[in-house]
Amino acid sequence: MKNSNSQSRRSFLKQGALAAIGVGVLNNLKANELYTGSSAFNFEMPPVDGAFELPKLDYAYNALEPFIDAQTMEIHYSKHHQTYVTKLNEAIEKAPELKGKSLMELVSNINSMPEGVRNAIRNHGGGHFNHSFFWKLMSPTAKDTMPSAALKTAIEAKWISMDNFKAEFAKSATGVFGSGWAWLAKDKENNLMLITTPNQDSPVMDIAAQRGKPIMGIDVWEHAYYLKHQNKRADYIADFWNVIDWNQVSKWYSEL
Ligand code: MN3
Repeated sequence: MKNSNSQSRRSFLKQGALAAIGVGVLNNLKANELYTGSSAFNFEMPPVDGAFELPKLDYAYNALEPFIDAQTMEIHYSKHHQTYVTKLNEAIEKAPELKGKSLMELVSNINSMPEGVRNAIRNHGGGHFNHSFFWKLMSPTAKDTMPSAALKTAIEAKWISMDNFKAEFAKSATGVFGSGWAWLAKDKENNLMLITTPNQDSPVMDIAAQRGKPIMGIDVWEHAYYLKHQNKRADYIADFWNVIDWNQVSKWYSEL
């Protein structure tokens, strides 16, 4: 991989040149390139040997107690996430032309994936992407963090107050039918939006009904909360506010 700065510069120049000459495909190009090749996330690149690996967890399984229990963390990370990684690698073994592509290149181009592995990349690549994001989003020192001034301003501009935003986000997450995710995402103009996705789909996917860069999100699959909260998803969402690392959310908001 070349360094991402030169990549973004090339991408910027390419888009700038196309805009300057008014090429009609620009909108398609922008949609396809949304966040691909940017340095939006620090977990999107494959390791050098081309096989994806379970990313290191930055805290102990019990570090998010009492809000997320240790047993849930251990099973969620070491079993569920590991399975997504294993099955993603199995899919890539079947389509060797995908070897060396970054996780972002795979999940943001589901429509271009070979048909035989498309669903596997969508489900397991999506699972790997979403969970890598989720572990980074949470922190045992979350209570010492708060949204940056810029992010707070953007949230209040859209939802009037932080409390109102939290209520709207919770409503969105509670309303996901079955398994899926609720996200706070932004577009390239830094407009914020609430997005929900089914299963392991992500707003970075080309197939998503609504696209954007996620900066915060919650896994509302029952495996994420059932051991502690049983059927009470709303209680899990209420506890979740205590483990969000707003420094990380603010960083993702401030970056392209
Ligand atoms: Mn999960």
